[in-house]
Amino acid sequence: MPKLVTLLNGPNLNLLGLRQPEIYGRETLDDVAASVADLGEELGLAVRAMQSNHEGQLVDWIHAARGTSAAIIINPGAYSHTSVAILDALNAYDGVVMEVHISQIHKREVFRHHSYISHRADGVIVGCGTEGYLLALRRIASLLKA
Ligand code: CA2
Repeated sequence: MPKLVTLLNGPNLNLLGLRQPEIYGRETLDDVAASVADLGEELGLAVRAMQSNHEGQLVDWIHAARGTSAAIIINPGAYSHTSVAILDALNAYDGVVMEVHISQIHKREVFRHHSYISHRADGVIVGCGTEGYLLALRRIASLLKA
């Protein structure tokens, strides 16, 4: 049985590829989920992708990943900069956590420079576009192998 990786995307990321391509690129969230799943197959990992605009839903999915998923890739969107609830949920999760930001948040407004989620993340990938999700999965594969 391949190990499971939960891929979580937060608020507004359902608009990926449809608006602001100069910041977030032209790939849709479905494109991203498909390419992460394809890479997962190559790496022997099963990927379950979910997106929500609601903080509590993301918390519930993190709880559900406890004991079922070996790793979580999360782009919490704007909740990165506000959500102690998502940080607390991740602190109660034992697997690998990779945080992804499509844009280079440190080149943007100051309020985007701090992420609560980075206090827990085992790795953070910032400003690599949607390729960041693939880099995160490769990192998870090597951590799970080690
Ligand atoms: O760079 C990232 O991935 C962010 O997590 C994206 C969030 C933003 O609040 C963070 O500061 C950085 C915003 C996601 C909004 O996604 C959209 C995608 C396309 C069109 C409009 C919004």
